[in-house]
Amino acid sequence: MKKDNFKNNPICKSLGIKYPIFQGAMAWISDAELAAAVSNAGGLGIVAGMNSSAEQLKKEIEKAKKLTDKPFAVNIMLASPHAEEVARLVITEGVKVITTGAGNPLKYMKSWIDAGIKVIPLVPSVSFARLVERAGAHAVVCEGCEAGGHIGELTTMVLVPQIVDAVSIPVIAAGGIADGRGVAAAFALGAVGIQVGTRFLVASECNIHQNYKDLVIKAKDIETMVTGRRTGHPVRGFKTAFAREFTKIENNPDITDEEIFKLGGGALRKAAQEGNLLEGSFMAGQIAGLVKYEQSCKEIIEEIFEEYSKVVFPYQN
Ligand code: TUI
Repeated sequence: MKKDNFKNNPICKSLGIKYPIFQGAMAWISDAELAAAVSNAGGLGIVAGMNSSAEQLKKEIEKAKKLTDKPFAVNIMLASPHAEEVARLVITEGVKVITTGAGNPLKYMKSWIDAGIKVIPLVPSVSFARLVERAGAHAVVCEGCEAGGHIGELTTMVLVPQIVDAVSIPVIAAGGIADGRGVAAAFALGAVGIQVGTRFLVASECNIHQNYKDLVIKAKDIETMVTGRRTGHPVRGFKTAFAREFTKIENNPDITDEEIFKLGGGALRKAAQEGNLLEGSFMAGQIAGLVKYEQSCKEIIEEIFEEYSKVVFPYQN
């Protein structure tokens, strides 16, 4: 069968990876073990900085270095109270690639670039993509609101081609991609790579509670919803008891923003570690309905790119 070997793919070439796939940085989920498994399988594994302190993140980075000799990245969640200290840590730890999310990375970019780090911010709009390109970004991850977790306004379908036209750095598409058809669609829109979160939730190397994996495996097409619009941090996750309750509280004008934040606090950990279906926030993308079984990261990545080859070269034997 005819296959693309990605040897001339710009993001594979510049990062030294075999397949143009990033694993999404999911808080309480994307640990060293998951990131290393993705990197060992030829993708770009990403350790989630989430709300970790520099001390906690240092341990995770050191673990990832032990588990893989392939390139991996660290994601800096810019809304974290520890963003400043982890922004310094990635330099001293010699991290080679950084992705950012949930905010504006501009104030850190010069120090990262001066340290020789490749900086790949997540951008939810054209203007933001232009801004980070001017500041020296190596590439951008362009995430549509089909994605799980904290989302922007636009869908992947409309966001990717507009950003591709607006910048000259490589664009990685994210949001709503979990198989080879999604890769082909992303490439048709002008992206050179993809970022996948939801499908890696069910990877055998993903250390989340089995209840979380079961929600993904059993999900149908319309089982995610968006909460948190009122706080300015809309988040997509499964329609669980917690999500419905959150919506009720959000719609109540007598409840303050602080009380809403308190309710959200800790809910991600309760989902990922405890599988707590009543109090956990189980973030996932709309593509969950397509994810049907647990596989290793290697199987997931190889299956995605086998299928991609069949989609783009359909009449080969
Ligand atoms: O960041 C994510 N997904 C996340 S972060 C998260 S935990 C969290 N906790 C509290 C507040 C916010 C998040 C759960 N899921 N994805 C990447 C992403 N980045 N999505 C949207 C954005 C984004 C939004 C605004 C990136 C840049 C941006 O710029 C705003 C500005 O400063 O102009």
